[in-house]
Amino acid sequence: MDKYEKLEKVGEGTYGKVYKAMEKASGKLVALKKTRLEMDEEGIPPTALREISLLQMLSHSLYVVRLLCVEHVLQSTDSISPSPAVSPSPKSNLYLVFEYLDTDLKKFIDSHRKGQNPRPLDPSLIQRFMFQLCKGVAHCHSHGVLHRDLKPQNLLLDKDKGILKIADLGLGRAFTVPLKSYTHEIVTLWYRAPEVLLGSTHYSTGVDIWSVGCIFAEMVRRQALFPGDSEFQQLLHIFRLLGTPTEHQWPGVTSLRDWHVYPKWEPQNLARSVPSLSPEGVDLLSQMLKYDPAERISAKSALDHPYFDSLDKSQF
Ligand code: PVB
Repeated sequence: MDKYEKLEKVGEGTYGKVYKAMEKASGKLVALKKTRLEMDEEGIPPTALREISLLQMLSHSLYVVRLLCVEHVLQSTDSISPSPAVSPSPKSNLYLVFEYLDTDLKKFIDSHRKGQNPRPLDPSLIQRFMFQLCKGVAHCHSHGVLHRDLKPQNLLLDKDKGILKIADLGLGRAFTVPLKSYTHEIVTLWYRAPEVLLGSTHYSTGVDIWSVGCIFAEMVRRQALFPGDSEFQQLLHIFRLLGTPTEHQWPGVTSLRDWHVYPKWEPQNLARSVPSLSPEGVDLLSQMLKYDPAERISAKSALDHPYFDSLDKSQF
């Protein structure tokens, strides 16, 4: 790790601490993601190996954060004395070296909501970000990878260039999303698709599209669309706006593992939740927030939606 000069800590992600650093040879900024490996005789855990190989595969897209290199650091045991009868497993850290981006979408939205200069996000910037987000998600899906935890904090921005990139692909294929992160930080449910909340285990690309829809609405509103604080409250938020789902709208919904009897709400007009969004934008949003995952628009088709007609796509 001598190649890098650690600067400040950026924060704690779901999987580990992130530091801003400089690569000494080039003077370039990088982000170091430090993951403590619980190593027994098994070596590097499969979850870590999975994240690395997925990232290496996917980070060729402009819209996925680029993994530059991986360093496995075993702490020296020289200073341990007296020698124990059984040698302890040495501390093992994995450093993932990424390109550095200067903020995330959560901070960016916050900065437009509060402070001395609250103002809406520029509609053309929302359109740019949405196009790049759909491109990045389409890229992941075309490689058979689900993100499963898309949220504003996982979307990194180059503010000056107006570039958005997807980060934190670590969950890609792990079995369950933890309720608490490794630091016991509460995991947000706001972007979670209803089929996941209802206990479906055979979910697909639609879970990411749902999250993209929630993020789209949040950029427009500068406020989360469905800010639930428990899985149950999360479902009620969704049902109150989109109506309680029926077997007619969503075949099979009442057979999902965690389905219960809920109050029967009528669907509200989605446009009223995103008052400043154009009719084309509302149409795209409504296609992302369909109850039946099979009816949700794909990331690839979203790129051809009329909402993007006014965007100069040649620059992407
Ligand atoms: N933040 C890879 N990576 C990054 N991961 C996070 C990054 C970053 N760049 C590459 N950049 C920043 C830089 C400054 C700020 C923020 Cl929020 C993000 C700021 O303070 O405005 N991860 C962070 C978490 C650690 C909070 C955002 O998800 C390692 C992917």
